[in-house]
Amino acid sequence: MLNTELSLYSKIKSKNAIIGVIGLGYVGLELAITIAKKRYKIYGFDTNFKKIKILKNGKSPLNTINSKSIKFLNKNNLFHANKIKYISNCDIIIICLPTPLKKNNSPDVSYLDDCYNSISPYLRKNQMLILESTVYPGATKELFEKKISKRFEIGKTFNVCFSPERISPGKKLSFEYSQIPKIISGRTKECVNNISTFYNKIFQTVHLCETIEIAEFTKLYENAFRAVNIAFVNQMKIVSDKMGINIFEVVKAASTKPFGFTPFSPGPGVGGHCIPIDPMFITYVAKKIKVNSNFIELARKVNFEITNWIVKKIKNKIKTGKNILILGVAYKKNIDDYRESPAIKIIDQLKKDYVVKFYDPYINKISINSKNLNSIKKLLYKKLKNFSAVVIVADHDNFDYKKIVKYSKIIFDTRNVLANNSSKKIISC
Ligand code: SAJ
Repeated sequence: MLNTELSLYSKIKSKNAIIGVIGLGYVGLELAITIAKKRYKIYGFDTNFKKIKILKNGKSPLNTINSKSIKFLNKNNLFHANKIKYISNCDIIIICLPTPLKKNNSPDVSYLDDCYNSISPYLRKNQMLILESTVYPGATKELFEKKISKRFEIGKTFNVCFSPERISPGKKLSFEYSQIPKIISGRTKECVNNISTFYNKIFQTVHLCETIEIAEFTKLYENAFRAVNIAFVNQMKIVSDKMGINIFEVVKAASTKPFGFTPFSPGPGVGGHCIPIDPMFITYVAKKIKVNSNFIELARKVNFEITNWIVKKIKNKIKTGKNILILGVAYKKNIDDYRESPAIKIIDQLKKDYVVKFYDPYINKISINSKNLNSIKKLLYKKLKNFSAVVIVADHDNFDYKKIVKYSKIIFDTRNVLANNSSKKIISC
Protein backbone atom coordinates (compact mmCIF):
# COMPACT_ATOMS: atom_id res chain seq x y z
CA MET A 1 0.00 0.00 0.00
CA LEU A 2 1.32 3.49 -0.81
CA ASN A 3 2.18 5.60 2.23
CA THR A 4 -0.47 8.09 1.16
CA GLU A 5 -3.12 5.39 1.25
CA LEU A 6 -2.23 4.10 4.72
CA SER A 7 -4.62 5.41 7.36
CA LEU A 8 -3.28 8.09 9.68
CA TYR A 9 -3.56 5.67 12.57
CA SER A 10 -1.44 3.00 10.85
CA LYS A 11 1.16 5.61 9.84
CA ILE A 12 1.42 6.74 13.46
CA LYS A 13 1.62 3.16 14.75
CA SER A 14 4.31 2.20 12.24
CA LYS A 15 6.17 5.52 12.73
CA ASN A 16 5.70 6.33 9.06
CA ALA A 17 3.77 9.46 9.89
CA ILE A 18 5.59 12.64 8.91
CA ILE A 19 5.44 15.40 11.50
CA GLY A 20 5.41 19.12 10.79
CA VAL A 21 6.29 21.46 13.69
CA ILE A 22 5.32 25.08 13.08
CA GLY A 23 7.17 27.57 15.26
CA LEU A 24 10.76 26.64 16.18
CA GLY A 25 11.09 28.51 19.44
CA TYR A 26 11.97 26.97 22.79
CA VAL A 27 8.69 24.96 22.66
CA GLY A 28 8.68 23.83 19.03
CA LEU A 29 12.39 23.00 18.91
CA GLU A 30 12.31 21.01 22.14
CA LEU A 31 9.26 19.11 20.88
CA ALA A 32 10.82 18.50 17.44
CA ILE A 33 13.95 17.07 19.06
CA THR A 34 11.89 14.90 21.39
CA ILE A 35 9.80 13.55 18.50
CA ALA A 36 12.85 13.03 16.25
CA LYS A 37 14.47 10.97 19.00
CA LYS A 38 11.53 8.59 18.60
CA ARG A 39 12.50 8.25 14.92
CA TYR A 40 9.67 10.14 13.24
CA LYS A 41 10.55 12.26 10.21
CA ILE A 42 10.20 15.94 10.98
CA TYR A 43 9.63 19.10 8.97
CA GLY A 44 10.32 22.28 10.93
CA PHE A 45 8.68 25.52 9.82
CA ASP A 46 9.45 29.03 10.96
CA THR A 47 9.02 32.41 9.31
CA ASN A 48 12.31 33.62 10.80
CA PHE A 49 14.80 33.00 7.99
CA LYS A 50 17.76 33.89 10.23
CA LYS A 51 16.71 31.22 12.69
CA ILE A 52 16.30 28.61 9.96
CA LYS A 53 19.76 29.45 8.62
CA ILE A 54 21.26 28.96 12.10
CA LEU A 55 19.40 25.65 12.44
CA LYS A 56 20.48 24.43 9.00
CA ASN A 57 24.08 25.17 10.03
CA GLY A 58 23.56 22.81 12.95
CA LYS A 59 23.61 25.63 15.50
CA SER A 60 21.07 26.39 18.20
CA PRO A 61 19.34 29.80 18.24
CA LEU A 62 18.57 29.35 21.94
CA ASN A 63 20.88 29.05 24.92
CA THR A 64 18.49 26.52 26.44
CA ILE A 65 18.94 24.00 23.59
CA ASN A 66 22.41 22.74 22.65
CA SER A 67 23.76 22.52 19.10
CA LYS A 68 24.29 18.76 19.47
CA SER A 69 20.51 18.31 19.51
CA ILE A 70 20.18 20.54 16.44
CA LYS A 71 22.81 18.54 14.57
CA PHE A 72 20.88 15.37 15.47
CA LEU A 73 17.68 16.98 14.22
CA ASN A 74 19.35 18.06 10.97
CA LYS A 75 20.85 14.66 10.32
CA ASN A 76 17.56 12.86 10.47
CA ASN A 77 15.07 15.45 9.47
CA LEU A 78 14.26 18.35 7.26
CA PHE A 79 14.03 22.01 8.11
CA HIS A 80 12.12 24.36 5.92
CA ALA A 81 11.57 28.02 6.24
CA ASN A 82 8.39 29.07 4.59
CA LYS A 83 8.40 26.18 2.15
CA ILE A 84 5.00 25.88 3.65
CA LYS A 85 3.90 23.71 0.71
CA TYR A 86 5.57 20.80 2.52
CA ILE A 87 2.70 20.96 4.99
CA SER A 88 0.88 18.70 2.55
CA ASN A 89 3.59 16.04 3.13
CA CYS A 90 2.92 16.13 6.86
CA ASP A 91 0.46 13.72 8.42
CA ILE A 92 0.58 15.53 11.77
CA ILE A 93 0.85 19.33 12.02
CA ILE A 94 1.83 20.68 15.45
CA ILE A 95 1.49 24.42 16.05
CA CYS A 96 3.81 25.95 18.66
CA LEU A 97 3.38 29.67 18.08
CA PRO A 98 3.34 32.56 20.56
CA THR A 99 0.05 33.94 21.86
CA PRO A 100 0.96 37.24 23.53
CA LEU A 101 -1.43 39.85 24.92
CA LYS A 102 -2.56 42.94 23.07
CA LYS A 103 -2.19 46.37 24.70
CA ASN A 104 -5.76 46.04 26.04
CA ASN A 105 -4.82 42.72 27.70
CA SER A 106 -6.90 40.65 25.30
CA PRO A 107 -5.26 37.65 23.59
CA ASP A 108 -3.32 38.40 20.42
CA VAL A 109 -4.02 35.37 18.20
CA SER A 110 -2.58 36.95 15.06
CA TYR A 111 0.24 34.39 14.83
CA LEU A 112 -2.36 31.62 14.84
CA ASP A 113 -4.59 33.36 12.32
CA ASP A 114 -1.63 33.99 10.00
CA CYS A 115 -0.54 30.38 10.47
CA TYR A 116 -3.94 29.02 9.46
CA ASN A 117 -4.06 31.26 6.40
CA SER A 118 -0.62 30.11 5.26
CA ILE A 119 -1.15 26.36 5.80
CA SER A 120 -4.76 26.22 4.66
CA PRO A 121 -4.02 25.65 0.93
CA TYR A 122 -1.85 22.64 1.86
CA LEU A 123 -4.21 20.85 4.22
CA ARG A 124 -5.43 17.52 2.92
CA LYS A 125 -7.42 14.47 3.98
CA ASN A 126 -6.15 12.27 6.82
CA GLN A 127 -4.08 14.94 8.55
CA MET A 128 -4.12 15.73 12.27
CA LEU A 129 -3.65 19.26 13.56
CA ILE A 130 -2.45 19.60 17.17
CA LEU A 131 -2.48 23.08 18.68
CA GLU A 132 0.14 23.41 21.47
CA SER A 133 0.05 27.19 21.87
CA THR A 134 -1.49 28.56 25.04
CA VAL A 135 -4.99 29.79 24.20
CA TYR A 136 -8.24 30.74 25.90
CA PRO A 137 -10.90 28.01 26.21
CA GLY A 138 -12.72 27.73 22.87
CA ALA A 139 -9.87 29.08 20.76
CA THR A 140 -8.97 25.78 19.05
CA LYS A 141 -12.56 25.57 17.84
CA GLU A 142 -12.80 29.23 16.89
CA LEU A 143 -9.43 29.60 15.16
CA PHE A 144 -9.00 26.18 13.52
CA GLU A 145 -11.80 23.66 13.88
CA LYS A 146 -14.62 25.84 12.53
CA LYS A 147 -12.61 26.67 9.39
CA ILE A 148 -11.37 23.11 8.84
CA SER A 149 -14.84 21.62 9.27
CA LYS A 150 -15.98 23.59 6.23
CA ARG A 151 -13.70 21.41 4.09
CA PHE A 152 -13.29 18.15 5.96
CA GLU A 153 -15.30 15.97 8.30
CA ILE A 154 -13.70 16.37 11.73
CA GLY A 155 -12.77 12.94 13.09
CA LYS A 156 -13.33 11.20 9.76
CA THR A 157 -11.11 12.96 7.19
CA PHE A 158 -9.33 15.43 9.47
CA ASN A 159 -8.35 15.36 13.15
CA VAL A 160 -8.34 18.42 15.42
CA CYS A 161 -6.59 18.19 18.81
CA PHE A 162 -5.17 20.37 21.57
CA SER A 163 -2.19 19.59 23.80
CA PRO A 164 -0.65 22.39 25.89
CA GLU A 165 3.14 22.73 26.01
CA ARG A 166 4.81 22.15 29.36
CA ILE A 167 8.33 23.40 28.79
CA SER A 168 10.27 24.85 31.65
CA PRO A 169 12.81 27.08 29.87
CA GLY A 170 16.21 27.33 31.43
CA LYS A 171 15.46 25.10 34.36
CA LYS A 172 17.98 22.25 34.62
CA LEU A 173 15.41 19.55 35.26
CA SER A 174 16.44 16.12 36.45
CA PHE A 175 14.13 14.65 33.78
CA GLU A 176 13.78 14.74 30.02
CA TYR A 177 10.96 16.60 28.29
CA SER A 178 9.49 13.23 27.28
CA GLN A 179 9.11 12.41 30.98
CA ILE A 180 6.83 15.40 31.66
CA PRO A 181 3.22 14.13 31.60
CA LYS A 182 1.51 15.33 28.42
CA ILE A 183 -2.05 16.66 28.51
CA ILE A 184 -3.97 15.71 25.35
CA SER A 185 -7.45 16.19 23.95
CA GLY A 186 -9.31 15.70 20.67
CA ARG A 187 -12.68 16.67 19.25
CA THR A 188 -13.89 13.15 18.44
CA LYS A 189 -12.94 9.66 19.57
CA GLU A 190 -11.00 9.17 16.31
CA CYS A 191 -9.06 12.40 17.03
CA VAL A 192 -8.40 11.15 20.57
CA ASN A 193 -7.33 7.75 19.31
CA ASN A 194 -4.81 9.28 16.93
CA ILE A 195 -3.33 11.87 19.32
CA SER A 196 -3.06 9.38 22.17
CA THR A 197 -1.45 6.77 19.89
CA PHE A 198 1.04 9.40 18.75
CA TYR A 199 1.86 11.07 22.05
CA ASN A 200 2.06 7.72 23.85
CA LYS A 201 4.99 6.98 21.55
CA ILE A 202 6.67 10.27 22.48
CA PHE A 203 5.87 10.88 26.15
CA GLN A 204 6.14 8.56 29.12
CA THR A 205 2.77 9.64 30.55
CA VAL A 206 -0.22 11.02 28.73
CA HIS A 207 -3.29 12.48 30.46
CA LEU A 208 -6.45 12.59 28.35
CA CYS A 209 -8.84 15.47 28.99
CA GLU A 210 -12.48 14.78 28.16
CA THR A 211 -12.74 17.87 25.99
CA ILE A 212 -10.39 20.27 24.19
CA GLU A 213 -11.76 23.10 26.35
CA ILE A 214 -10.76 21.30 29.57
CA ALA A 215 -7.23 20.93 28.21
CA GLU A 216 -7.12 24.60 27.16
CA PHE A 217 -8.27 25.66 30.62
CA THR A 218 -5.85 23.27 32.40
CA LYS A 219 -2.82 25.06 30.98
CA LEU A 220 -4.15 28.46 32.03
CA TYR A 221 -5.06 27.17 35.48
CA GLU A 222 -1.52 25.79 36.00
CA ASN A 223 0.00 29.19 35.29
CA ALA A 224 -2.66 31.22 37.09
CA PHE A 225 -1.85 29.06 40.12
CA ARG A 226 1.76 30.25 39.87
CA ALA A 227 0.89 33.89 39.21
CA VAL A 228 -1.47 34.08 42.19
CA ASN A 229 0.94 32.36 44.58
CA ILE A 230 3.89 34.44 43.45
CA ALA A 231 1.80 37.56 43.97
CA PHE A 232 0.80 36.32 47.42
CA VAL A 233 4.40 35.80 48.54
CA ASN A 234 5.41 39.12 47.00
CA GLN A 235 2.74 40.92 49.01
CA MET A 236 3.81 39.01 52.14
CA LYS A 237 7.36 40.26 51.44
CA ILE A 238 6.13 43.87 51.67
CA VAL A 239 4.15 43.11 54.83
CA SER A 240 6.96 41.20 56.58
CA ASP A 241 9.56 43.77 55.55
CA LYS A 242 7.58 46.46 57.35
CA MET A 243 7.60 44.22 60.43
CA GLY A 244 11.36 43.66 60.09
CA ILE A 245 10.80 39.96 59.41
CA ASN A 246 12.77 38.11 56.71
CA ILE A 247 10.11 36.57 54.44
CA PHE A 248 12.64 34.19 52.92
CA GLU A 249 13.17 32.64 56.34
CA VAL A 250 9.38 32.40 56.76
CA VAL A 251 9.04 30.57 53.41
CA LYS A 252 11.97 28.32 54.30
CA ALA A 253 10.33 27.39 57.59
CA ALA A 254 6.89 26.88 56.02
CA SER A 255 8.51 24.62 53.38
CA THR A 256 9.33 22.09 56.09
CA LYS A 257 5.63 21.24 56.09
CA PRO A 258 5.54 17.95 54.12
CA PHE A 259 1.93 18.41 52.99
CA GLY A 260 -0.47 21.18 52.03
CA PHE A 261 2.18 23.75 51.18
CA THR A 262 3.92 24.72 47.93
CA PRO A 263 6.81 27.19 48.36
CA PHE A 264 7.18 30.21 46.10
CA SER A 265 9.92 32.84 46.45
CA PRO A 266 9.40 36.57 46.48
CA GLY A 267 11.12 38.24 43.57
CA PRO A 268 11.49 41.55 41.70
CA GLY A 269 8.29 40.91 39.73
CA VAL A 270 7.00 38.36 37.26
CA GLY A 271 8.39 38.15 33.75
CA GLY A 272 8.26 35.76 30.85
CA HIS A 273 5.49 35.09 28.40
CA CYS A 274 3.62 32.53 30.47
CA ILE A 275 2.93 33.72 33.99
CA PRO A 276 2.14 37.38 33.37
CA ILE A 277 0.17 36.50 30.23
CA ASP A 278 -1.66 33.17 30.43
CA PRO A 279 -3.90 33.96 33.43
CA MET A 280 -5.23 36.98 31.53
CA PHE A 281 -6.77 34.59 28.99
CA ILE A 282 -9.06 33.37 31.78
CA THR A 283 -9.96 36.96 32.60
CA TYR A 284 -10.67 37.61 28.92
CA VAL A 285 -13.24 34.80 28.77
CA ALA A 286 -14.57 35.56 32.28
CA LYS A 287 -15.33 39.14 31.24
CA LYS A 288 -17.09 37.94 28.08
CA ILE A 289 -19.35 35.63 30.09
CA LYS A 290 -19.69 38.16 32.91
CA VAL A 291 -18.16 36.19 35.77
CA ASN A 292 -15.63 37.52 38.28
CA SER A 293 -11.94 36.55 38.07
CA ASN A 294 -10.55 39.42 40.13
CA PHE A 295 -8.14 37.10 41.96
CA ILE A 296 -6.13 36.94 38.74
CA GLU A 297 -6.28 40.68 38.16
CA LEU A 298 -5.25 41.40 41.74
CA ALA A 299 -2.28 39.03 41.37
CA ARG A 300 -1.21 40.81 38.20
CA LYS A 301 -1.44 44.18 39.99
CA VAL A 302 0.60 42.97 42.98
CA ASN A 303 3.25 41.46 40.71
CA PHE A 304 3.64 44.85 39.07
CA GLU A 305 3.56 46.69 42.44
CA ILE A 306 6.46 44.68 43.86
CA THR A 307 8.72 46.05 41.14
CA ASN A 308 7.81 49.63 42.12
CA TRP A 309 8.40 48.72 45.77
CA ILE A 310 11.92 47.53 44.93
CA VAL A 311 12.74 50.71 42.99
CA LYS A 312 11.55 52.79 45.94
CA LYS A 313 13.67 50.72 48.32
CA ILE A 314 16.75 51.23 46.12
CA LYS A 315 16.23 54.99 45.93
CA ASN A 316 15.76 55.24 49.71
CA LYS A 317 18.86 53.22 50.53
CA ILE A 318 21.38 54.69 48.10
CA LYS A 319 23.11 57.42 50.03
CA THR A 320 25.79 58.66 47.62
CA GLY A 321 26.56 58.47 43.92
CA LYS A 322 24.46 58.15 40.85
CA ASN A 323 25.78 55.00 39.12
CA ILE A 324 23.82 51.78 39.31
CA LEU A 325 24.66 48.42 37.75
CA ILE A 326 21.85 45.93 37.17
CA LEU A 327 23.12 42.33 37.21
CA GLY A 328 20.90 40.02 35.15
CA VAL A 329 18.04 41.39 33.02
CA ALA A 330 16.54 38.02 31.99
CA TYR A 331 13.13 37.33 33.48
CA LYS A 332 14.58 34.43 35.45
CA LYS A 333 17.97 32.87 35.96
CA ASN A 334 20.06 31.04 33.36
CA ILE A 335 18.01 32.03 30.32
CA ASP A 336 18.44 34.58 27.52
CA ASP A 337 14.85 35.86 27.47
CA TYR A 338 13.88 39.23 28.91
CA ARG A 339 10.27 39.38 27.77
CA GLU A 340 8.18 41.16 30.44
CA SER A 341 11.27 41.05 32.66
CA PRO A 342 10.99 43.19 35.84
CA ALA A 343 14.53 44.38 35.09
CA ILE A 344 13.15 46.47 32.23
CA LYS A 345 10.74 48.29 34.53
CA ILE A 346 13.44 48.71 37.19
CA ILE A 347 15.91 50.22 34.70
CA ASP A 348 13.22 52.41 33.15
CA GLN A 349 12.27 53.87 36.53
CA LEU A 350 15.82 54.23 37.92
CA LYS A 351 17.25 55.89 34.82
CA LYS A 352 15.17 58.98 35.57
CA ASP A 353 17.48 59.74 38.53
CA TYR A 354 20.58 57.61 37.98
CA VAL A 355 23.04 56.47 35.32
CA VAL A 356 22.00 52.85 34.93
CA LYS A 357 24.05 50.16 33.21
CA PHE A 358 23.42 46.43 33.04
CA TYR A 359 25.31 43.22 32.58
CA ASP A 360 23.76 39.90 31.64
CA PRO A 361 25.91 36.99 30.40
CA TYR A 362 23.07 35.82 28.15
CA ILE A 363 21.75 39.15 26.88
CA ASN A 364 23.93 41.85 25.33
CA LYS A 365 21.23 44.31 24.32
CA ILE A 366 17.78 45.26 25.52
CA SER A 367 15.19 47.63 24.19
CA ILE A 368 13.27 49.89 26.55
CA ASN A 369 10.47 51.94 25.00
CA SER A 370 12.13 51.12 21.63
CA LYS A 371 15.46 52.61 22.80
CA ASN A 372 18.36 50.13 22.79
CA LEU A 373 20.59 49.75 25.83
CA ASN A 374 23.75 47.67 25.53
CA SER A 375 25.13 45.51 28.26
CA ILE A 376 28.56 46.48 29.55
CA LYS A 377 31.00 44.35 27.59
CA LYS A 378 32.56 42.38 30.38
CA LEU A 379 31.85 42.06 34.08
CA LEU A 380 35.11 43.16 35.72
CA TYR A 381 34.36 42.38 39.35
CA LYS A 382 37.06 44.71 40.64
CA LYS A 383 35.33 47.62 38.88
CA LEU A 384 32.09 47.04 40.78
CA LYS A 385 33.33 49.51 43.40
CA ASN A 386 32.87 52.26 40.79
CA PHE A 387 29.10 51.83 41.06
CA SER A 388 27.06 53.41 43.86
CA ALA A 389 25.02 50.20 43.93
CA VAL A 390 24.64 46.82 42.26
CA VAL A 391 21.15 45.33 41.88
CA ILE A 392 20.82 41.57 41.34
CA VAL A 393 17.64 41.06 39.31
CA ALA A 394 18.35 37.73 37.55
CA ASP A 395 20.39 35.44 39.78
CA HIS A 396 22.27 33.62 37.03
CA ASP A 397 24.33 30.70 38.32
CA ASN A 398 27.44 31.90 36.47
CA PHE A 399 27.85 35.09 38.48
CA ASP A 400 30.69 35.01 41.02
CA TYR A 401 28.69 36.10 44.04
CA LYS A 402 31.70 36.12 46.38
CA LYS A 403 33.39 38.71 44.17
CA ILE A 404 30.19 40.69 43.79
CA VAL A 405 30.01 41.06 47.56
CA LYS A 406 33.76 41.69 47.84
CA TYR A 407 33.96 44.52 45.32
CA SER A 408 30.53 46.19 45.46
CA LYS A 409 29.70 49.15 47.67
CA ILE A 410 26.10 48.12 48.25
CA ILE A 411 24.13 45.21 46.80
CA PHE A 412 20.37 45.00 46.43
CA ASP A 413 19.55 41.31 46.36
CA THR A 414 16.04 40.80 44.91
CA ARG A 415 16.48 37.03 44.67
CA ASN A 416 17.83 36.12 48.12
CA VAL A 417 20.80 34.62 46.29
CA LEU A 418 23.14 36.04 48.99
CA ALA A 419 21.07 34.64 51.85
CA ASN A 420 24.10 32.95 53.42
CA ASN A 421 26.25 36.07 53.37
CA SER A 422 26.03 38.31 56.42
CA SER A 423 27.81 41.29 54.85
CA LYS A 424 26.25 44.62 55.84
CA LYS A 425 26.56 45.72 52.20
CA ILE A 426 23.72 43.42 51.26
CA ILE A 427 20.16 44.71 51.28
CA SER A 428 17.60 41.99 50.71
CA CYS A 429 14.61 43.43 48.89
N1 SAJ B 1 8.96 33.81 39.99
C1 SAJ B 1 9.00 34.36 41.26
N2 SAJ B 1 8.84 33.53 42.33
C2 SAJ B 1 8.64 32.19 42.17
C3 SAJ B 1 8.61 31.65 40.87
C4 SAJ B 1 8.78 32.48 39.79
O1 SAJ B 1 9.17 35.56 41.44
O2 SAJ B 1 8.53 31.49 43.18
C5 SAJ B 1 9.11 34.70 38.84
C6 SAJ B 1 10.28 34.34 37.96
O3 SAJ B 1 11.45 35.00 38.36
C7 SAJ B 1 9.82 34.82 36.58
C8 SAJ B 1 8.32 34.61 36.63
O4 SAJ B 1 7.97 34.55 38.03
O5 SAJ B 1 10.09 36.18 36.40
C9 SAJ B 1 7.87 33.34 35.93
O6 SAJ B 1 8.66 32.32 36.46
P1 SAJ B 1 8.33 30.73 36.17
O7 SAJ B 1 9.22 29.96 37.06
O8 SAJ B 1 6.91 30.48 36.25
O9 SAJ B 1 8.92 30.51 34.72
P2 SAJ B 1 8.27 30.60 33.29
O10 SAJ B 1 7.59 31.88 33.04
O11 SAJ B 1 9.35 30.19 32.37
O12 SAJ B 1 7.13 29.49 33.37
C10 SAJ B 1 7.28 28.29 32.71
C11 SAJ B 1 5.89 27.73 32.68
N3 SAJ B 1 5.88 26.60 31.83
C12 SAJ B 1 4.82 26.47 31.02
O13 SAJ B 1 3.95 27.30 30.94
C13 SAJ B 1 4.82 25.25 30.21
C14 SAJ B 1 5.43 27.34 34.06
O14 SAJ B 1 4.18 26.64 33.99
C15 SAJ B 1 6.45 26.44 34.70
O15 SAJ B 1 5.99 26.07 36.00
C16 SAJ B 1 7.76 27.20 34.79
O16 SAJ B 1 8.18 27.44 33.43
C17 SAJ B 1 8.81 26.42 35.52
O17 SAJ B 1 8.45 25.85 36.58
O18 SAJ B 1 9.94 26.45 35.05
